[in-house]
Amino acid sequence: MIRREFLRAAALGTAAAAFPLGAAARTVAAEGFTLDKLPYAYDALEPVIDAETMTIHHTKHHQAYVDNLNKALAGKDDWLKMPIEDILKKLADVPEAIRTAVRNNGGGHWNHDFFWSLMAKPGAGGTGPSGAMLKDIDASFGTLDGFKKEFLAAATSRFGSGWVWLIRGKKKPLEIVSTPNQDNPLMTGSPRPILGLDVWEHAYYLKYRNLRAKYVEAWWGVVNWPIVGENFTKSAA
Ligand code: MN3
Repeated sequence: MIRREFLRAAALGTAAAAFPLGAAARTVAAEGFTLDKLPYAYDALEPVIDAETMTIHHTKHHQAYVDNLNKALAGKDDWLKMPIEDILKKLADVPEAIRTAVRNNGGGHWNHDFFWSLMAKPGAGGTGPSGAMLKDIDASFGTLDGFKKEFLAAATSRFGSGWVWLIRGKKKPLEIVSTPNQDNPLMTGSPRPILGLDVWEHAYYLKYRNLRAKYVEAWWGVVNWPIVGENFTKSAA
């Protein structure tokens, strides 16, 4: 995510440098948002998440969020040049006529980038949280199992489509929240999530059918804990 936004900013910077006259650079239309490649092959998460689900999820669903976000923001270069995370933090400033489209599709874009980054080939992402994060999990949920149980309950009780998140808490060091549709904690001023799970049916239905709980339980097998640990550290700032 961060790296991608940096590259995007760098690309814009390069474009500006190609036009030494500042005014000329400012007339270059914003390129808009793009769909990045996954950090692994479509079949890398087998058998936990099957290749067909990953392919459709990335090339159809995520691509559609990117396309529709660009469509909604067409001609609004100031917004198109902004990192998606910043847009989601100031949705109230987005023109009302396109606010819902930006919320749904911009949320979809950020959420999926974040989600892809959290996963790795089974066995490659370590066995669980460690250090300060594990300490905070214990302080917040009793044990790692207690955390997973609460996460599962939030995932299965989310009616319809949505996401489950682990974020820095107000009352406890960490808390689990869930959001509908493509909403996320950034939109309500909460800290940047540490972990997030897509519980839309499109994320699991081909393999798990209606058994969302089975998908959630299996998902722990592809979590990239070093990345989650980095998110934990970053969210403290
Ligand atoms: Mn999805």
